[in-house]
Amino acid sequence: MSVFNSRLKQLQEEHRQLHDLENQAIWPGNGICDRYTHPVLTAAHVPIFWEYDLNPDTNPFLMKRFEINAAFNAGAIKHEGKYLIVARIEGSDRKSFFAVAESPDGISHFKFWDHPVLMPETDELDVNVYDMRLTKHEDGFIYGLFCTERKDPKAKPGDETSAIAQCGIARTTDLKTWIRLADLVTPSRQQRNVVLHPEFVDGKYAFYTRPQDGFIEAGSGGGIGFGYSETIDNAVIEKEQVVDHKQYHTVYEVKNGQGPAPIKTDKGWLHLAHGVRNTAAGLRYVLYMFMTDLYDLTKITYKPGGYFIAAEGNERIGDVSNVVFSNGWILDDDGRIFIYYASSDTRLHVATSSLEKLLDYVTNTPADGFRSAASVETLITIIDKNLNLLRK
Ligand code: M1P
Repeated sequence: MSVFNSRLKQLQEEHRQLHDLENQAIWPGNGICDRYTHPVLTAAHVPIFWEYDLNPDTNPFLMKRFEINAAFNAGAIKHEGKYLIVARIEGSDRKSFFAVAESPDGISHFKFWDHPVLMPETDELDVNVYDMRLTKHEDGFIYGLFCTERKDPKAKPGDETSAIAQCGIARTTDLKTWIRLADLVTPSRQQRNVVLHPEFVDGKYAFYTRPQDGFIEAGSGGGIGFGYSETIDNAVIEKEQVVDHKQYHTVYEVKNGQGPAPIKTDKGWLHLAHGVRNTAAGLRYVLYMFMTDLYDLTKITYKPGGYFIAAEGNERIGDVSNVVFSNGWILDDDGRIFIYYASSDTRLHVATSSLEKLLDYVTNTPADGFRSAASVETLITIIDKNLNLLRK
């Protein structure tokens, strides 16, 4: 058998095995959400016909001609009965783009659609696009808001790293054909992690934003902001109000950002976000949750202390280690919640919970006391209640 044929046979077999893997919940977990034995997406999940030229005449050694480096940070939606994710795919050239993968149950067997998303552009071409948040808006469209990154036009000669991040907006009804709208305009020079709220608020489109001074550093800006635009076609937010501030010695000390669009519950809007702390080993990204008032979207009503999900085991290692990031979740008709989170900017996982459990978690987990002594007091309260119970 030729090199081409034997390599192809093995690659196809490995790809089939990967796709057939049945994901199992890891028990007993922490009672809040279940993590799973396997990532739902990795670079190895992309179709073989993306990376290889499959013609033995032009590629006799069956070399990769377009290498995919990572599949991570994914928007998510249940659409026409299918669990769909729009993942950030990064090539070996470090350019990211979007691709849709679907699964019959939201947990296993994710399969990419044949083609990645061909995202239309504005007059100001995108250099890199990533981290799409999907929102099914009450105006009838599905919106994808994402980061569009371009070189900073004010970068000094020789500076090839300064960039400007802004929010790109596209809409669709089927995740196949996308209409690109104008980029969001806000008072901030840099924006990342912008998310569209699913409902009109006083007849306006409402957005969660993340104003930042620099491309990486939130600087004097930062926090999860909130603002309104009269229109979505040429969306302009004139005033951003920071709803969830970064704060000293918390898991959101250096910066934070809204995850997916919040979920409406009868107790309030349930939010998933990421928070970042600096360490000697670099930035450490974790996920946390909070709830805002049903009618005053700028008022936080509950906020558990600490992280909801942090990288564990192999999740800690990857292209950008010790990072978990989420920009997609699905609330199913039966109340189950699928949380898609990526680890270390490399692969995508699912964690499952339910609305009932997450409401319990958000409303009953003690808030951060912001000092060690307050944490000890909280712990002693729990211990004493339990000891009283155990002594009965
Ligand atoms: O590398 C970690 C994350 O960094 C950025 O997020 P943020 O703007 O909050 O710092 C994004 O590039 C994100 O994609 C990435 O996962």
